[in-house]
Amino acid sequence: MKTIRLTAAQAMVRYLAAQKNADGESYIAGCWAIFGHGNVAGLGEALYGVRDRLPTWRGHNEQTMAHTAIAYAKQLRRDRAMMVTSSIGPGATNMVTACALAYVNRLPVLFVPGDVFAHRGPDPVLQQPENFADGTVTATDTFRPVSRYFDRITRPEQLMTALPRAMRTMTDPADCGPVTLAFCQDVQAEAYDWPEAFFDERIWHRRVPPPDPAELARVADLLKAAKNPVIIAGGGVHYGHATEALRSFAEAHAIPVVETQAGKSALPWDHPMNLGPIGVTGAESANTVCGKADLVLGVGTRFQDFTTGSWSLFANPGRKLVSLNVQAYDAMKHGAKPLCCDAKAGLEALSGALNGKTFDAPPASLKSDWFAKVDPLTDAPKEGNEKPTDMQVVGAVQRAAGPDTVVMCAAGTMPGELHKLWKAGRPGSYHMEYGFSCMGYEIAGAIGIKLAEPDRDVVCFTGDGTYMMANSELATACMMGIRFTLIITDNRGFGCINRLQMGTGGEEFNNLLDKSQHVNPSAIDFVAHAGSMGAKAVKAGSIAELEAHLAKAKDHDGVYAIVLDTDPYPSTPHGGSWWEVGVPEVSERPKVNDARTNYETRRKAQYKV
Ligand SMILES: Cc1ncc(C[n+]2csc(CCOP(=O)(O)OP(=O)(O)O)c2C)c(N)n1
Ligand SMILES: [Mg+2]
Repeated sequence: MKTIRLTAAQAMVRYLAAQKNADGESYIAGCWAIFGHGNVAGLGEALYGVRDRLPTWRGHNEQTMAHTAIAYAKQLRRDRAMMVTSSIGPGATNMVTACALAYVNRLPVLFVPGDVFAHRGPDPVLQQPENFADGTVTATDTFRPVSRYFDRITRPEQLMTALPRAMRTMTDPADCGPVTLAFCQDVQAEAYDWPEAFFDERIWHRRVPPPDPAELARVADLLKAAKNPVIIAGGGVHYGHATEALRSFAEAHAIPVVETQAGKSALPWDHPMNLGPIGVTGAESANTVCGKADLVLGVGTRFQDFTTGSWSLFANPGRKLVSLNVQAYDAMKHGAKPLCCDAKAGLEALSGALNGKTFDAPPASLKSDWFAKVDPLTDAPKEGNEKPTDMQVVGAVQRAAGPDTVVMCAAGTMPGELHKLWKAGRPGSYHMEYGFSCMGYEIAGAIGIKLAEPDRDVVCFTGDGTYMMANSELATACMMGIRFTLIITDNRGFGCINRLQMGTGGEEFNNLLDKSQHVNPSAIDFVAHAGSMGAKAVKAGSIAELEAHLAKAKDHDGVYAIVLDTDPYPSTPHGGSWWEVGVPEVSERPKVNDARTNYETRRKAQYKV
């Protein structure tokens, strides 16, 4: 057997550089790294050696650089991923939130935090949390509950099993999620004689599991017996490369489609079978259809509470639930009849089994009525209103965008407004991280999207709260020459949570800056801040000024940051559904008692399985 002598870190990166996707591209597109004592000497030296094949980029914060990696994988529908590495202590635990984000959203990332010395010589090494009762516990144990596959590399040759398992996990459509390979720092630097064959190029094909014939027959029978079914399109429609199959299926059988946050843009907004967004942030058109449906066919959805309105939607008595999902965990949720297979294969097979059956499509007026209500909210104000609403901001961006423009966001007011109001064009033109809804995904995520699809314009929406939580990758974007438009809506605080607080009977408290404990009123200069990191940063005093800047942003070679003061109180008053948030059972405040009474009534109407 021919062998080659390499350190474990050198072997890891050499192996990763040889892994390809079905299009012949490197599956691991590159590595985000912040070095410390736990990875600079071992992995750092190894990454330098492969920088022509597996580039390394430097982030400013471990969590957010991992967000970039996650957005990249999401935008490429999981066809490629990135590696992220940190040192052994705070750098590692900084990445745990991002790892959880990838875990919730079922997205592939390879986390390689450094770890303590396997030989324990210098114990306790700098940054080592010492567990008095368990010698095997280290900081990287915090990744275990949020990793789809976790391993700690304490001997070089373990990589020969760990790395293929890592690749298997990231490329498996059902199990897909983040992998953590905690890499002991002495082991990174240790040499081993590796079989050369370990580094042979390998192609990882996306598995396409077909439906089980009996399961298909059962679901087809249910669907044939239905009168007015509806399809919920989730993120799995994108990840399963099934947007075309969904369109054909919906057209062939005249079944309306509603879209989750992750599913949005599966069909263009103006497709006659696209009834719009579903759920808490949904359109009346979609939620009305769901309320009347006697069969709900979820395709690639996790049935998260924002989708189901905490199960207040789908209230039709006797309504059946079918879940077409590649992951059995999702296919069997909430009493659903499963069709556990690939989304595209499942839709095609189900279409065949339906044998040309068509249903009565809902009236077109449902959609036109919805747009008649909400379109005016997005129009520019007739005369310059001082503080625009978020709806007007969405409208201005929409008027400047093309069908290929990618709008992205994760937390705050905008995910709801965009889900309701944004008219998405081509698949992938709407990128919302709403599994974890993690403040601070936005700016870093925009970099990942742009790296994934350099030819598409990217508009990143961030509130002032999210911007303050994580903005430092803006400097990375500027340094790397990444182009996107950044809209910072400054409503002086956590506007959406303030509205939620009021909606649950609470007093405005600790959300808006002016309603929080302060001696000096907060006065953050977002233009100066973003400008200091290298962005072209401007203030738009009105929607008209925003439109003028959006036009200029198109020709700007870099990040164009537009700051607007917005009104924290209004949001789209139409559409939506109930969302369960625990309201106090006992309070001295009458408003809370009223909210509790309403809560209890809603809970009684909630569908429970
Ligand atoms: C990391 C993280 N912390 C807290 C939250 C809860 N949260 C959701 S939105 C939000 C406020 C967002 O404020 P901002 O970005 O200014 O948006 P706005 O609603 O004001 O438009 C908070 C605190 C979260 N989603 N993520
Ligand atoms: Mg805000």
